[in-house]
Amino acid sequence: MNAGSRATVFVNVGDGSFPRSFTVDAGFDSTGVTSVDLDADHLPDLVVTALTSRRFVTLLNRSRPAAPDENDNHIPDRCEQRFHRGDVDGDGRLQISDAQVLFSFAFSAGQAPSCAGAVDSNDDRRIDIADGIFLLNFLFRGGPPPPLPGGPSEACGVEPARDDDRGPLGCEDYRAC
Ligand SMILES: [Ca+2]
Ligand SMILES: [Ca+2]
Ligand SMILES: [Ca+2]
Ligand SMILES: [Ca+2]
Repeated sequence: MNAGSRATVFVNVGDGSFPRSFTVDAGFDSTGVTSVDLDADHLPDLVVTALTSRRFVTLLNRSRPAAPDENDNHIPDRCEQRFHRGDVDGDGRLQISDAQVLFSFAFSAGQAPSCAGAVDSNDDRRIDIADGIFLLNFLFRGGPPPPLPGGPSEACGVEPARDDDRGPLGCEDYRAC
């Protein structure tokens, strides 16, 4: 809300109520307030504008998000199903049976896995035979372990953020976490 040179911001605390507010003096007669994420941190920022004098003031939001989204997929991490990567059959262990199930899925195009993130053993955001080869390499040839959140010997977790534009595969259902 703006009045004269001042803009009053009412703070939504996440339950539909606005119990707090603060006022910012733009230093000029403002004609509008726009909410936009200026610095791409997923927190809305404010721009106070004065169309008549072509002036504006930006207010960057430095509050902490109520629900952290460390993997940057726009879903609060606490709402995501955690899993162990590589545990294709979801029994909480990483064994040759996981590779066998993966190969049967990849070659027969069977039922979609309930936890795609766990099946994507090499974390390239694709499910194919390379994941089975990755598992066999780890189990029998000393290859690298499943990437974060790691296999069953590691803590349960969600898919981490990536630098490229391949989004997370997600995990609908995983009972071993
Ligand atoms: Ca922002
Ligand atoms: Ca998230
Ligand atoms: Ca398993
Ligand atoms: Ca993969």
